[in-house]
Amino acid sequence: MKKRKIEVAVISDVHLGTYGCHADELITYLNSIEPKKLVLNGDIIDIWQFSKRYFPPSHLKVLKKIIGMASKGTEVFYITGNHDEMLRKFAPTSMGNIKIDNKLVLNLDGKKAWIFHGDVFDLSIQNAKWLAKLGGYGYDLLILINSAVNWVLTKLGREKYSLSKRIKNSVKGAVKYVNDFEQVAAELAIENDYDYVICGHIHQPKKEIIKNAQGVTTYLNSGDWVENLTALEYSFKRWKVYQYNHDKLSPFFADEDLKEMDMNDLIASITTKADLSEFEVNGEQEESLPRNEGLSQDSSGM
Ligand SMILES: [Mn+2]
Repeated sequence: MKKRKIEVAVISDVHLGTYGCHADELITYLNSIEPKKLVLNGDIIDIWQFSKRYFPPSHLKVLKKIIGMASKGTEVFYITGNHDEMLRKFAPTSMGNIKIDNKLVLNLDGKKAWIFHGDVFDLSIQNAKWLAKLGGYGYDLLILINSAVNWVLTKLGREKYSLSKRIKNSVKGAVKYVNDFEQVAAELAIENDYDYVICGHIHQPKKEIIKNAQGVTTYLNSGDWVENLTALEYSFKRWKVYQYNHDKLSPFFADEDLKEMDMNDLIASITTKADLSEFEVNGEQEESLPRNEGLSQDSSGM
């Protein structure tokens, strides 16, 4: 099966661990590509929702697939989002080919791409604007402010600040928010001389050239794997928005063992001392991995 070779693939807002996540479709997509770099731009694992104890085999398989890609040479960047902000404690961290950080700058054919999830704009777009002007320091400060507000809300027994809730509450407000979000991201990118600014968070896939008096940038959003099923792909010096429901996949059919994989397979795949590079996600080796029948999915703590 021929996989599409691409320079960089960006996905975000997968929300593993929630009912809305289209994990099967995402695995099919990931199986169809061979990126040099894979950027996971936030909200990949929905840690907020873990209390619901919903984490089906196909969701584990996504993680396993990503680990498999890393072991075969793909450079994986896990950028933290608000639903996986627990990982911000560890940023920056790197484990082999997997790096965790709050933001990322890539040099692509002489152009600079600025990549971050985008939840820093949640509390106040205007405040975000002047804080983010402080550069990296302002960005980190915004993350701290957002975390502090959510910490207080949780202590008060209230729900965390949620953008999706805000969108449900007010369609008109949401449209304005999305526009402001895109505009502020682009303005900051122009101010800091980034040729591309790449976000997630608002679940609105997009590629748009945005200009102002100071200059020009390309705003990109990778969308989500809840409703839009989209990714960003960089190849041959250009970006495109990949749409699972419209674009052709490389010939590939989702494998049947997808539904049968469980937590034990995933744990085995991470903890086994075997050379990970030999481990094929669709191959026969998978069946020979040790299984611990005594460990059920519920008792594993995920
Ligand atoms: Mn988000």
